[in-house]
Amino acid sequence: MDLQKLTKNRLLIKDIFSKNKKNVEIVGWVHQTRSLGKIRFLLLRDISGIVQITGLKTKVPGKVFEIMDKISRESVIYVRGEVVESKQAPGGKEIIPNEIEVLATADELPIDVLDFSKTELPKRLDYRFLDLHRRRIQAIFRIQSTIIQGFREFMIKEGAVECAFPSIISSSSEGGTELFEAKYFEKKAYLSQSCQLYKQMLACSMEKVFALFTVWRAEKHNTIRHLNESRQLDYEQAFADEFVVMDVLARCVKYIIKKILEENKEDLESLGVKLKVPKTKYLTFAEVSDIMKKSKIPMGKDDLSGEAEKKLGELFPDTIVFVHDWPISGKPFYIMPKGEKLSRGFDAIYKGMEISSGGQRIHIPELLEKRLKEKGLKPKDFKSYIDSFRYGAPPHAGWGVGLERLTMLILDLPNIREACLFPRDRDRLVP
Ligand code: AMO
Repeated sequence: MDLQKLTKNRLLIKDIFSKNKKNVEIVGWVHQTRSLGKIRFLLLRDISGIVQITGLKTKVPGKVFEIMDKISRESVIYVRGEVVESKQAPGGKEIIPNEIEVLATADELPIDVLDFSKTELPKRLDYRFLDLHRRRIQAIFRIQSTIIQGFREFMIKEGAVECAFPSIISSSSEGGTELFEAKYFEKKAYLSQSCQLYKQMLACSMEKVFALFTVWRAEKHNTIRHLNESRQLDYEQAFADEFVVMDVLARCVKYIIKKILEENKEDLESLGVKLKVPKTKYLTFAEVSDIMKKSKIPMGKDDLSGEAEKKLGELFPDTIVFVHDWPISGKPFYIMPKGEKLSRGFDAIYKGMEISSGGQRIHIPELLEKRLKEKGLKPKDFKSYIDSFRYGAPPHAGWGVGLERLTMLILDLPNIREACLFPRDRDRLVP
């Protein structure tokens, strides 16, 4: 197959229906096959759509008929043929093939790619490369791509600079636990839990920075909302407190969702998702505590429970709920205290689950050393980070949104693994 010639001549399947082209060359995957005596039907699928190829024994070349008879599902073929109107064919048009070339023959399929309900998620993930043949699954990741592009577009419009941070770190950035150890020559190192310390150091010179950053958390338990490797949409801004960046986050999520509504209409339809641009609500931690007390929903003194997050989702549907004035004991060492007991940290809850946490940071070295000690961490392990605030560090704030978490919630997916191409969890390291 001359792939350069094919690239020039190929028509996408969706264009068969929208354009009036008679002789076409298409490629794709064999979606379904059917034989009725002297007639063979084959549904061919590419990235854009599905079309029926119809072969009458008396009308098509013998070799073409033979391939149509034998070809296995999900095999990859090239078809040159004629487009004809057909009332029975899906979309009102079908292709009468003059030539078919098999580019790759598929083995017997280990999972059913036509009927999603027949295979449990773990098995689908074992064969994720094949699971991704399904248009419904492709829709999830096309929308995830829009989320990433939307984040980028929004941030660039805000005047932020995209940055790349190290993924091997020497000490914890989110607290002592949940670290994956790595060997770094003679030293002990860790896989990054977040780009927290680096984005802060950078905001102190570049003012507004953002990143799409992979993080690793060695959480031992399998849940429907946690991964051991996930990606974060990170933001950090100088001369800002938590309210400044909560507003940035609200506008950013709204921008992303508007973009999905504009650009992924078909994908949303194929997933059956009715998406709305969210509203915004601000509540203090104490107010949330009161609401939960009245509803008899348990929650911690310095953390929300899963049930409390769910309740917020029910009380405020299609709303980003910012919970601020968070007790300092429930926030990481880098969050700025507010008075004795509270902090300038917040969580953002959307559709009953946390999508982001953030806040104003400590930019005062002495206070940072005090907070590290209070959290049982050693200031000497954070020397270069603390030192970075000794030479003119402005007050600053920021947040991180979980990419897979946000995708899961936007699309009402039942498990975060559905929103991750190749999930890493307690039991899964391949594919
Ligand atoms: P945090 O640890 O709350 O904050 O993470 C921010 C967001 O990332 C997502 N997330 C996860 N998603 C899937 N699996 C996980 N194990 C996981 N852990 C976190 C969530 C969460 O809200 N540096 C701070 C952010 C900041 O203050 O800027 C941080 O990492 O959606």
